[in-house]
Amino acid sequence: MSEPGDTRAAGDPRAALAGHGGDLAVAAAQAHGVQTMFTLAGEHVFPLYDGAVMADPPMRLLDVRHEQTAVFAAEATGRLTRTPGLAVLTAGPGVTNGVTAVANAWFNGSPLLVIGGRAPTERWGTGSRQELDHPPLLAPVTKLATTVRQVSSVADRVDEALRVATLPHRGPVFLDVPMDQLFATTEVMHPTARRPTALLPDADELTDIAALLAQAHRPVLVLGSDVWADGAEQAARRAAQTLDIPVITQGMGRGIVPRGHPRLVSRARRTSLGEADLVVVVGTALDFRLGFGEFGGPSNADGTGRARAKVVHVADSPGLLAGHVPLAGAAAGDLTAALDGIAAAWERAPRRTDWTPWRTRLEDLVHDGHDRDRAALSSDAEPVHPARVYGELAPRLGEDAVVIGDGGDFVSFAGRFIEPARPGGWLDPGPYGALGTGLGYAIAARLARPTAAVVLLLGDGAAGLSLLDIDTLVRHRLPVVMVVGNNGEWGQDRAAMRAHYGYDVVTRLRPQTRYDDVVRALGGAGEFVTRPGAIGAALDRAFDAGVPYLVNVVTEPGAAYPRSATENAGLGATGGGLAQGRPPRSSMRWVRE
Ligand SMILES: Cc1ncc(C[n+]2csc(CCOP(=O)(O)OP(=O)(O)O)c2C)c(N)n1
Ligand SMILES: [Mg+2]
Repeated sequence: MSEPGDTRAAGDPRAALAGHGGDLAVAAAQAHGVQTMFTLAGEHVFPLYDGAVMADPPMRLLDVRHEQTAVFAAEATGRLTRTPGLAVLTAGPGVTNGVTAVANAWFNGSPLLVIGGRAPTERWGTGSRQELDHPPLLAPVTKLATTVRQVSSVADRVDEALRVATLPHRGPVFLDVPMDQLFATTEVMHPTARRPTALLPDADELTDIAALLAQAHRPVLVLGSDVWADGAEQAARRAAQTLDIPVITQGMGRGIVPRGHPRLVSRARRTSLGEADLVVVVGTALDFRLGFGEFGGPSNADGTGRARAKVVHVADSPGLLAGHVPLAGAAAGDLTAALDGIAAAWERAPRRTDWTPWRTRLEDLVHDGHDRDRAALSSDAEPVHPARVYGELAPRLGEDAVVIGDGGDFVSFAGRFIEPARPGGWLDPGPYGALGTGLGYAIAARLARPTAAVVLLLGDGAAGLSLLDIDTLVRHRLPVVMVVGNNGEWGQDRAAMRAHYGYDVVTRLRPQTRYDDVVRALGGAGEFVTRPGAIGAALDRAFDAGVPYLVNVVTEPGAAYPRSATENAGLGATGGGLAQGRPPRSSMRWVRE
């Protein structure tokens, strides 16, 4: 353990740090602002627990029921607090159970440190329990994956790993420490915990982007998760306001332009992106969520249709700039500097096109969309249409609410009907699309936003991947409101499979399963709702309960979220060459329905 008078938590580079590997790792992590260690017990990593308990102040230990939940919780901590999350996993199966969540963090650019236990070096290769060389497994989905060979380098490696994790473009890092080294003691100097310095975008490139904007007739600004991750949400709001430009928000960028704002055109997304002549995408990849960066008219425009929109990509680091579409403009670096720079250059532009007709058109479309939504949101259909759940939920959400989605169509409907009031309050799995984030994300949100309402939306299928971690919510007294859209099916996949083949297999679940009883059995509470008129009061009881509470709403099977058959797999408009539906064959008698 550390000596009296040790100032290790302060990050003083001259202070001495003494202790075992766990003490050193915890001290280095605390210097980066890490407050919680998410974990599931394992002897290989005991010193990390001892380091957390004995630290001053202690590091909170949050023990879960599946390592995947630990890593999802650490990932969500990084996303919500913009301070890296920490998960500690025991050697072998502990680490491999966490791999999906690390991959999810990789796709999201989430600052995350995973420390794995590792079989002892002194017996390596002789058949120790849980002996596996982890870094090669983690390397493809991390910015850094390595083994710390000596206890004397634990603090420096943890410090370095956390710096790498928080350097744009952010992402997960992995260290494992052989058991003999982690239990060994040493004395080292405290690492410096230097913050990475921001890369500034090129001023000329920002001026060029502003010139493209000044000439555009139908521009759209897309704000993605990295705007939030990079702390640029205020600059983004300023830029949107200065330019008075139609905005679509995505992921954790949702809420930067708040619900009800006339420039928020997410509800008229198809027209906005389909008819734009310039799309400026800031802080997110030009991936399947944005039609791979192909906006405006058709790609094979033969002069009869609209031309392709010009595309500008602004990213937090050069490696993130899209290489698969021609870019009319691009800039990389600190997103606050980029957005402020574009707005300033635009104000200086000598002539600017009048966007009023475009703005008005999109605003009208948004209004029409809201009018159409109203009927769905108040639908009296029985079984309940998923939209009705959100008709009841939306007015009950405070400005600071955190809404988490883990599921298929049930969550897609939420994306349409639940519009956050602030950025950083919407958590979906992101482009990796892992089901099972739910309980881990909810645990993290409850800790990160202690006074806010935390609502976890679960498809009944997705629920099965993490439901037992309600036990963790109960043990750690973390009240979360959970709402299950119980349609008795893997609905999104059922609809997609029917579109491909005209039939579906492996997409049915048991109807009306009492997931609320599962919560009761684990020490929480909940109720079963079958009528639309009963949802509101059930939600009120859930918000007032003060314990983990699950509202299990029986929803209409087959009420699929409207999307193209290829959208699920991100195959693009052409279907990626896959057959679109199978020709009927008389021999296929086993086909159901
Ligand atoms: C780990 C993982 N497994 C499988 C999938 C494929 N998948 C995407 S959506 C979905 C259906 C989800 O069903 P449910 O949670 O019940 O929501 P619903 O669509 O029925 O509303 C599946 C299986 C995935 N994205 N992630
Ligand atoms: Mg379902």
